[in-house]
Amino acid sequence: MRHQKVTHVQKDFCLLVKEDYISTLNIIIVIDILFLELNVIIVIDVLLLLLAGAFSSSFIHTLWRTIEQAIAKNGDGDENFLLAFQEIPNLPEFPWWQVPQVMRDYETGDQEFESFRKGMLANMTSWGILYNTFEKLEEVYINHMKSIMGHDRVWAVGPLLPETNGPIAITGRGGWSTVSPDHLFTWLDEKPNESVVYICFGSQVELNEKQMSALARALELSKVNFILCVKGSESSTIWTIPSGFEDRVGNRGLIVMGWVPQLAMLTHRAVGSFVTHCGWNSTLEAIIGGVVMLTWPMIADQFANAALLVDQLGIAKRACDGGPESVPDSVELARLLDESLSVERPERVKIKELNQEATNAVEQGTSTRDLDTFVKLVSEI
Ligand SMILES: *[C@@H]1O[C@H](CO)[C@@H](O)[C@H](O)[C@H]1NC(C)=O
Ligand SMILES: *[C@@H]1O[C@H](CO)[C@@H](O)[C@H](O)[C@H]1NC(C)=O
Ligand SMILES: CC(=O)N[C@H]1CO[C@H](CO)[C@@H](O)[C@@H]1O
Repeated sequence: MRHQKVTHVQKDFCLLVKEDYISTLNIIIVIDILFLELNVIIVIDVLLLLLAGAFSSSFIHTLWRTIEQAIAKNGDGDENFLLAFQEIPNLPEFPWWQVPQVMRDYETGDQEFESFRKGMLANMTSWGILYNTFEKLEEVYINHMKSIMGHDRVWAVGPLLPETNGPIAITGRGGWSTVSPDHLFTWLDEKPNESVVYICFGSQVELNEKQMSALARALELSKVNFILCVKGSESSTIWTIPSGFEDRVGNRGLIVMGWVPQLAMLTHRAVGSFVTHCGWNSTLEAIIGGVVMLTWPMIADQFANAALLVDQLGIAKRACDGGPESVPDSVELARLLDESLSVERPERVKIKELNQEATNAVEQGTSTRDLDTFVKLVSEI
């Protein structure tokens, strides 16, 4: 067996995640590659590697289980109806509009819906689950998932991410971009420590024009250095940035359309905070970078992730939380941007601690232990 070196095994996981990622479900079925690497015969066919966190996973699972009751409770389909989750630790509450659309559209007896729901619930009868998270980040929810599953084969083996400074981080996941990585890093190298706000909404979401102009206004009002990453491709370059914005902010801001080496940027000493849509990858990358997060969730598990980061972990502040169309107040956002770089922020102190915990977890810590236990159990089957 070649699993003694955990870093090695984790790289294999990364490889696996890259190759078999099913984007719509955030679910991966672990197959041959990992087991061949480990020289173990595959005997488990339902093992899940979830790329979401354990908190959002608890939330989604409970929703699938109780969606009929939830709909009945919210008779009028009030968008602001607060859905309370009594069975989830810390009693989280979510307004109705944050419930994924597929569930809000549920109709009793609808065949398609029922079979999808059955499948999602059946996922929880799998032999085990590996979460891309770590114990210090989500311990109560990992334990909660164990109680849902009815056994202990729920492991937190993360953060599983590409190497920070290796070729994968810089170029491997690369794509079309208006600014080369070289230029990005030269620009960052000239900035003081933790003086730059990095703004990026992931690969799926795009700000509408109102949101972009509120954000641009906030950036102009603030004093921060910033890198603003905008979605785009060679074929579609719809420039939503207000005209004259680049000239007005001058060398204080860098605007990139297309792909950026996000993890390498978040771990750069000059980056101090991150305006994020709270996708789980971005969340983990922010923790690895030790940067304060300003949350701006839009869809799916992003609301649950934001709630975890702001309300429970205290490592983030809310930048905008009204949903996919909501527009932040520019003056308030400017204040948050300035404040997010202050060294005294309690969020900064806490994110630094959590950053250390993440490192500990994968360097002979809880994630190493969970991965070893998993490998041992698999090899005994
Ligand atoms: C999350 O990270 C994994 C591993 O690097 C990658 O394969 C996947 O595409 C990422 N997901 C998104 C939504 O970017
Ligand atoms: C900036 O950060 C780097 C890396 O963390 C550190 O070595 C250096 O001393 C810092 N510089 C200042 C002026 O604090
Ligand atoms: C491993 C497994 O059973 N995954 C299932 C989880 O739920 C979705 C939705 O029904 C299925 O498509 C997956 O196959």
